[in-house]
Amino acid sequence: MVKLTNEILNNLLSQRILIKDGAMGTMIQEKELEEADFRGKLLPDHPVPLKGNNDLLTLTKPDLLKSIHLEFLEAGADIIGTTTFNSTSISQADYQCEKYVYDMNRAAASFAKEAANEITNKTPDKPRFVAGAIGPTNRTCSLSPDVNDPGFRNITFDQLVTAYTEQAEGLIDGGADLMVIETIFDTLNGKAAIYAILETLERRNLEMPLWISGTITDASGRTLSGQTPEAFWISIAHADPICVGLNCALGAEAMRPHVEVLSKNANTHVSVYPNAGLPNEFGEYDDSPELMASVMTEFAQSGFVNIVGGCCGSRPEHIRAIADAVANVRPRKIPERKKASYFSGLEPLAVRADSLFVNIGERTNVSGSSKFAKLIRDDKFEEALSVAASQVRNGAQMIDVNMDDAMLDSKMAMVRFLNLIASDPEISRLPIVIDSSDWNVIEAGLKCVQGKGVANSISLKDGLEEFKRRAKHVRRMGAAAIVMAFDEKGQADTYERKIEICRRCYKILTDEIGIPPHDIIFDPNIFAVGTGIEEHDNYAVAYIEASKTIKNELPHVLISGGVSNLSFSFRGNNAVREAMHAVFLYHAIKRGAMSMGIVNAGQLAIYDEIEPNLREACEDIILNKSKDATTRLTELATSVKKKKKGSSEDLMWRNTSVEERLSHSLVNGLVDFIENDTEEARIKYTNAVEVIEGPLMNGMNIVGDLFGAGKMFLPQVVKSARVMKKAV
Ligand code: THG
Repeated sequence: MVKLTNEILNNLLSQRILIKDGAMGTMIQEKELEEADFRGKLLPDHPVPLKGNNDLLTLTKPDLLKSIHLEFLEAGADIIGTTTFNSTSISQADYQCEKYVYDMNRAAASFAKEAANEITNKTPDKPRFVAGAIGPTNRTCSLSPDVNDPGFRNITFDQLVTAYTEQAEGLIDGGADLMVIETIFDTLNGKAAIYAILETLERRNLEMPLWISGTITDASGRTLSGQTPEAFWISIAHADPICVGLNCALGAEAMRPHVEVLSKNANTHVSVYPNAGLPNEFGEYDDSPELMASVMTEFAQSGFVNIVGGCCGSRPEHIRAIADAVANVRPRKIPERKKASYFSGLEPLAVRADSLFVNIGERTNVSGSSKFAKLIRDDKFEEALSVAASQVRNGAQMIDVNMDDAMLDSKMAMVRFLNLIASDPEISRLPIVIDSSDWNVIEAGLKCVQGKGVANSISLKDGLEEFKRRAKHVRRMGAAAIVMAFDEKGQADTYERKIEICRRCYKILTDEIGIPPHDIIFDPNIFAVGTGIEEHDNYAVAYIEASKTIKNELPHVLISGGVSNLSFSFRGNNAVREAMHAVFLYHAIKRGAMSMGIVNAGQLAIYDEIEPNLREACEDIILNKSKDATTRLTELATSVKKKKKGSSEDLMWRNTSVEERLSHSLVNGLVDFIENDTEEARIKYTNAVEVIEGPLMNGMNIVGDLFGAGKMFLPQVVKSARVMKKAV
């Protein structure tokens, strides 16, 4: 039956623009109800005032609400929303009405359904639907209510899920046809609602269309919690909603650019139901039905929308005007979304088949950075944020966070750090990679990110059932997953084992769990080479070759790896380690194998700048080209130390021509001498434009060539750009 609703709705939506009803609140206000009306026979002795608790009228004045539903239906609404926007135990706590929540939702859906059926029966060719309305609650899961404590939250994901589950149960039992999660200003709240509904439907073996609508409340063009409309869509797309849209907010006209972005990016139906303008000084909404209808008509004619209606201040007159105006406009056609892996923080990140290598910052890892570990152990979480920020400034496009340390309460540390990241707009632009070998820590971390992040990692290590359970959970939480080549028998270290495990995982994840292949990131294990143990010599080759096969054979997946693992046996010698990483990445990427990697974004060498002897030794060891490669690199390692900054050796390049010096600074991202050298060039060239178009552009062209050849990476180019800017 409910499956049918999906089909009927999809069918209708392909034929015409559907109409949603207007606001219940404005209509109730006009009735000038008194305290006694709200209390009714049910709550005569309730200890606190109830006037204004509109949702309570579902129990105390159902006939009144039903008559308003009928007015909207008569005006042309195809879909009416239940009067349950605030019907969660969280919002009802304001009125001490938590215990009525289930009944409110059930009653609201039930008389709304009666109203819808009465009108459908009059015109059976035009079926009417009831959307169970689920509001954001009065708390935000990813924002702190306390300016002095940005990591603080007054609601958790789990508390929201509990409240939304109770609400969903009532709405389903009352007979709602679909659910609308609306006015989402914090996407994490929305993700909790999605989670609750999907769990409830699964438990009850039901299917029901989901409709998800966010709100953009100010001129920033972002949600209250800071996401762009596209990042918002990416964060909730896992719900596979029948429709996504925007409502409430600034009034119809101001929504246009945001609706346009959603309409271009969302590969599902799109809705808009704005307020009737901005509230005036009395809190009333002044946009006339004609004005609203004309704006909505323009949206419709621009091909932006599939469902339109009204929010605060919109009355049956508005709905009638809108319905009449769009009646003959063709509905928006759902666009094909460009094939890509989509991630988001506050902003979107799309990784396509032809995308450049994506850098995941590794430093926010207590077992990967002694500096970060010390800050966390000393409880200096806010200072530890600067480690993340510097990864971002160095060009990281995602941030890996790992709190695995026997001395720490890892789960608590993960939650606290992710909550702090959420309140830092520079860092939370990026998608978060939640890294732990403890599933409980990953699970807790997923509950703290509003964007679409990555669970790092899941595998068959703990058995098939556990793997499936975790994969399903990751999906329901709206994240992608790194899947390690690790099974019941152990971690894969040969080409054959890596392929075998990844093939098996792919089949399970795509066929049985329904995870889109774009959301699978395989990690075929980067292990240390040059350990002196012969069995390790082929590790890098096995990784690169396996990555290539996986990418060719298993469509749409991404490949990642922890790059710094490669050089563990040269710990303490950063010059050698950086050279090894640069050589490894050059070959792994050139082979078309690696899409992304966990790296130290601030510490990547440039392939062409590596001293030739060292580069050759690295190449030999990584590509396993000669038996004595390890011995040679070890010998070389004792002589190759990172040139001490400022030493005469480090400053050899200062003895070259001014053109060469400028180029050196640009390629190596050095700012120290750029002003003096640029000035010297300006005097030599007589005017500034010639310096820019001459030596500076030459330097940038070298950067461009190296980048194009996979010998330089985004973090380094970011530095070059900074140097160029300073020179100009
Ligand atoms: N695959 C996946 N996730 C991973 C890894 C992987 N997460 C963790 C790790 N491997 C990747 N991250 C790091 C981070 C740091 C280092 C190595 C891997 C590292 N750190 C220096 C060291 O230990 O010598 C510490 C230097 C310092 O203290 O500053 O090498 O493979 N999916």
